[in-house]
Amino acid sequence: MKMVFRWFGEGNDTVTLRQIRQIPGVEGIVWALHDVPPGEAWPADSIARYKRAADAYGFHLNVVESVNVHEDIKLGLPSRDRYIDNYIQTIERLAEVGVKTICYNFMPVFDWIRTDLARELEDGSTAMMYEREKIEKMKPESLVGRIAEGTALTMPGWEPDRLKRLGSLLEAYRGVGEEELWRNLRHFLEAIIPAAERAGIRMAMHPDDPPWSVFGLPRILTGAAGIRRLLSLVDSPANGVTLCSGSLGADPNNDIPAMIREFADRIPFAHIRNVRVYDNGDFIETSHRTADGTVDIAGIVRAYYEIGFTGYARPDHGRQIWDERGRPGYGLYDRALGIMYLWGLWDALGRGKEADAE
Ligand code: DNO
Ligand code: MN
Repeated sequence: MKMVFRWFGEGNDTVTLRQIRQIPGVEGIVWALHDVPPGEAWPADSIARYKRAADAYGFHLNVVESVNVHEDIKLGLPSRDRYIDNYIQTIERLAEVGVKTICYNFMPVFDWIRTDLARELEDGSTAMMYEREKIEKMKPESLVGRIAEGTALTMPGWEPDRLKRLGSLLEAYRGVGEEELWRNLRHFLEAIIPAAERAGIRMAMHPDDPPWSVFGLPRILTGAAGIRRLLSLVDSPANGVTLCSGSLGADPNNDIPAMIREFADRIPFAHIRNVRVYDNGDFIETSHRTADGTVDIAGIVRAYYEIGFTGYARPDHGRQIWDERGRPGYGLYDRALGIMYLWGLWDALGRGKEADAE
């Protein structure tokens, strides 16, 4: 298990590389060019700037999260081929600085969705929460007019750019169901996986978060069946999954240790985090500790250990603790605690093995 840490870049993150270097066992940065709009090729000079920043602290840049996929690709519009060409160009440029894995997702319109960025837990820390009923009652169409007027109450994580186009996007997806989305994913993968193979890069699709359909939009990577289908679309080691325990774990029917065993050699990248799922379908992100949430983090680390996992792993989100301010989910302290919990489990498993061998 190679431990990495997401960093949003100089001037775009309250956490510094100097601080990250002091977390035990972190060898690389998970990064992206956040100011390049989806669909455009990433400029080589901006990539090189990141490389210099990481080099100064001895970090590698092997994992990129995310190279976002343009909506026209997900919608299967004729314009997609231009965006796919740009995507391939980005893959090739990233290979030049040594990138090994690219995380991406195929969620229509919205990426991850939460209803509260700072819900207070019993201990006074805050975490991101999803309330099912709030989302179910919300009609995104009714938002369109109010967004134009500037009076809409929007949800965390909704980028202004996409919101401006929300009306036309929702309209465009009206005829696109799950099967159509799968077809468009296949077209995308058939085009990019050969390029990734040539570049020595493994693509790793992130599951849908939450793992069910929201606002009537299709969502396809929600559990084992979807992952199985994704991997069979193009049967190549370069076509893999980012196994995110928090996203998949919001649905208690998902047996994540079983997925790790089944998809073992097709998981270049692991996101490890816990969520507490309530009976009404709400969930809140908790500490990594198994006892604090619904997801069996200890069982997950054991499964990775047992398959001899050599891929990249990161603590995904953390709570805001110890009065830290900054980007919700991406503070320093709780993610660092998460890493130490993961290393504790991992190292304890190793000790057991050594004792067995003696
Ligand atoms: C949620 C997070 C996401 C993820 C992107 C990947 O679990 O990991 O923000 O980074 O959806 O494209
Ligand atoms: Mn994740």
